[in-house]
Amino acid sequence: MRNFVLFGPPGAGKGTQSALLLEKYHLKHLSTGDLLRSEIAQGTALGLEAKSLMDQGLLVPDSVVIGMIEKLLDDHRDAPGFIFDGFPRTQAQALALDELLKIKGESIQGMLALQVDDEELLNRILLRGKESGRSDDQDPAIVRNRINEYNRKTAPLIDYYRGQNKFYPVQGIGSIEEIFSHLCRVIDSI
Ligand code: B4P
Repeated sequence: MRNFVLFGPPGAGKGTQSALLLEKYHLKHLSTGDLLRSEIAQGTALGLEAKSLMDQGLLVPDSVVIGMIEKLLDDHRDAPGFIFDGFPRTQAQALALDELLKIKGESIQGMLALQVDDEELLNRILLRGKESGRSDDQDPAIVRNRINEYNRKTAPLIDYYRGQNKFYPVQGIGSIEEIFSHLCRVIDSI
């Protein structure tokens, strides 16, 4: 099994690049952002709780997202590997993911970390907000909040994976095709 964490700040292109990677490497895509948006669209209790946090630019509680990933790993036992997109986002999530994979005799092979500066992130997200109407992409103050949440709670995971020799930084500015080919080069070298 090959398992990769696709990592980066909000708007770094994790969702965009995951779509290309899973087609090339035939891995299963697990995006906690997509899972939460699907709960919101279905109007579930979990979706309602998640929406109020996401609309403030805050992270959803660890227990909620860890539970979602646990269930999906169980549902897809035969997958040849996973691309984790937007997960883990906290130290507790990273520890839980390692534990869940260990039970299956598996591990993460690499954290592919897209590097994009804050100004570019803000522009991308606000543009997407205009085009898609996504409610957490509309207000610059809320987008900045998401970037702050990333810097406080998520960026420290770089040290977690670096400590395991699994940290691979990848330039996240440029055309989608250029970034995809950088990612493929890294994956093929691991
Ligand atoms: P996510 O759905 O993970 O979304 P994201 O971080 O905003 O975006 P991503 O990096 O995937 O960017 P994309 O490719 O779409 O999270 C949303 C929220 O859900 C979080 O704020 C949080 O509240 C909650 N959540 C999710 N997971 C959680 C977890 N594990 N724990 C707790 N809470 C969690 O790209 C963005 C835009 O840029 C797109 O419009 C795209 O077209 C454009 N773009 C992409 N590549 C480009 C390029 N190379 N050049 C120019 N534009 C580009």
